[in-house]
Amino acid sequence: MLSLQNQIVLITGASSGIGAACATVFASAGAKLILAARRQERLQQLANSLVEKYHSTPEQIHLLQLDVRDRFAVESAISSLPPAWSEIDILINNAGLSRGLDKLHQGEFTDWEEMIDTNIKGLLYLTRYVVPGMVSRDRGHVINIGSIAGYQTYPGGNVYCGTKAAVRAISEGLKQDLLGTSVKVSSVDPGMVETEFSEVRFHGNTERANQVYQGVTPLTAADVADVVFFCATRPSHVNINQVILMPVDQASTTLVNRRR
Ligand code: NDP
Ligand code: 8X3
Repeated sequence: MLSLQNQIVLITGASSGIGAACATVFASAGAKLILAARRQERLQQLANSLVEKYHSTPEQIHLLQLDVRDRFAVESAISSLPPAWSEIDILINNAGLSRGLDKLHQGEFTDWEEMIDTNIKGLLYLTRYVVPGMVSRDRGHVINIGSIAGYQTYPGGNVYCGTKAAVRAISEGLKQDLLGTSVKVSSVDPGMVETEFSEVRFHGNTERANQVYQGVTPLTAADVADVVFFCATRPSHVNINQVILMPVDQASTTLVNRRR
């Protein structure tokens, strides 16, 4: 198992859910963390809890208030990292969201744009600005958080599923383009995970969000972070290309076992 001690790990979307859980598991292994998201106060709370829990020091956590949709902000954030933080070992492209569950012909343009700009273009920007350094050092690992939605479309999922299918293709393409270097690429693709995801999808409608998980034992963010950690700690000659993980209660995007 590769040691993560003092490895520099950049996690996008670290203010909540899977990203925050990744921060926790990587902090517990002694990694240095760059935590990125728009909600700076949430990042600060997470950093405080990691300092308390794992005795991480301020030298081990660097916060980046960043909207991944803004290409120039991404470029500036990466190019102006202090020297001690600039050699990123692991990039976890996790920031993402769904908006709405409308039929395609009734969909909201702003929802589509937010999903495409975050899930596809944001992921591409981070990759474009971070991976050249990995290539020149001939070491590094990009871990993209895809989804079962990238393999199976469901009614109303149209554009969100399209963005995750794009993530799947981009991960495959990046792996091909990095052949001949030591840089690894993995895609971790979960089914239902209980996070703020559904609340964001339904624009803050908590009641509707709760219905998604009713009668089901979904994955937790920590379950997904475990798999990300597994991918990141394989021996240097091993690349985990794709992992699909689902709750026992879920067989496909639409086939879910709900207890009454
Ligand atoms: P959460 O809503 O809990 O977390 C999403 C994270 O993404 C937040 O930290 C949010 O931070 C960040 N984010 C959203 N937009 C931006 C942006 N423009 N710039 C920077 N950060 C942004 O959901 P999850 O943890 O569930 O989602 C994480 C990833 O997992 C997503 O890519 C999602 O598609 C994927 N996924 C989720 C599943 C689920 O069932 N929950 C299943 C399969 C995949 P902030 O708002 O502070 O910017
Ligand atoms: C999130 C899982 O099935 O809600 O990617 O799209 S799903």
